[in-house]
Amino acid sequence: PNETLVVAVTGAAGQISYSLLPLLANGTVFGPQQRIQLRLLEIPPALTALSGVTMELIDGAYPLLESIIETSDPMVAFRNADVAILVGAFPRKQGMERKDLLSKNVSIFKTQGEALSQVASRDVRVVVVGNPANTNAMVLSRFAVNIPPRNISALTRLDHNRACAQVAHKLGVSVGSVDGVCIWGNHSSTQYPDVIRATADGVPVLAKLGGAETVAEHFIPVIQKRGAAVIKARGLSSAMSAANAIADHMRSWICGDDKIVSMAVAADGSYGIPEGIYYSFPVRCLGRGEYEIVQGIEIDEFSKRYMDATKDELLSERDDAVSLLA
Ligand code: NAX
Repeated sequence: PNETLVVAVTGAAGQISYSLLPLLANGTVFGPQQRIQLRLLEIPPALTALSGVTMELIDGAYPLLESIIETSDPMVAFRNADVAILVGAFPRKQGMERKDLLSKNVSIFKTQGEALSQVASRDVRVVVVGNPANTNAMVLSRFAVNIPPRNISALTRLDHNRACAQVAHKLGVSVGSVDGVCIWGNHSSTQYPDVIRATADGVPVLAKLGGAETVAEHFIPVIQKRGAAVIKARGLSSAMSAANAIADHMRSWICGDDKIVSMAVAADGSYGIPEGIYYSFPVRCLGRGEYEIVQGIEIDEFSKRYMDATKDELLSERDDAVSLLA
């Protein structure tokens, strides 16, 4: 068996973590041989609730779970972390301005970036889930000076999974047969779920979905607004599917994946997206935490309009975040 993996999870008493922690503990994410230690971070008012989550993890009697630490100190939570899953963020409250929300989160991800940089494993892999996820990852990266930007990512796998599932549903095929779907840009309603090159059982799906115009009208908005639809129906935001997507993201990234998946990663100029923002691209996961942005995709006018809009949103979020840091 491999050495024990130290896995830090923030927002550990929240609803996503409640669905995520069992997947980490039971071997679904890192494999049935990989022992783990969990470091659970919460804010002080949630520590009592967290102690209940820990009791349940203990009662799960997971053979792979070696130990659990509960803390409200990022320096304790991130010590020697090999993997950090940053779910905790400041929630949007009614009547709150976007800028106030951003300001709260900028300060959380600045602190956590500094702490990760000081005490995490040099090779730590970080995924930011808490919203605004892409911009939080960007802020984190600025302050995590010892962590290569490419070891930090933000979650768009939930959007990716939603898009694959909708293609499968509309065509009446199994979701496993769908390939070539990707999410570009921000994890927000400007994201671009791209099905131009998607296939089901190797056959292109675009024509079967009714062509580009129909996709623009009836497919893309469904994916962009899926999170809001879940909130409307459930009264709570997506948690089970978010946890499942985090598990998929981490498994693909650490263990590799035959399929192309979507991850928000540090832009490097590919497809004209400038460095300094975290943008979702189609990526090939090579295993052991390595990935490459898929190159050479021909971008038509239809796609370019969407890709630019979501890029512009991320640049403006970056400018707002940077002005709050000044
Ligand atoms: P919850 O409010 O249930 O849980 C969040 C937890 O984070 C709370 O227990 C809170 O005490 C804790 N927390 C807050 N600030 C913290 C800090 N500084 N350090 C440690 N813990 C802290 O929210 P939940 O439904 O679990 O969602 C968590 C985040 O994921 C939200 O920001 C949400 O918007 C975001 N999402 C992102 C998704 C994505 O695809 N990127 C999809 C799902 C989800 O909406």
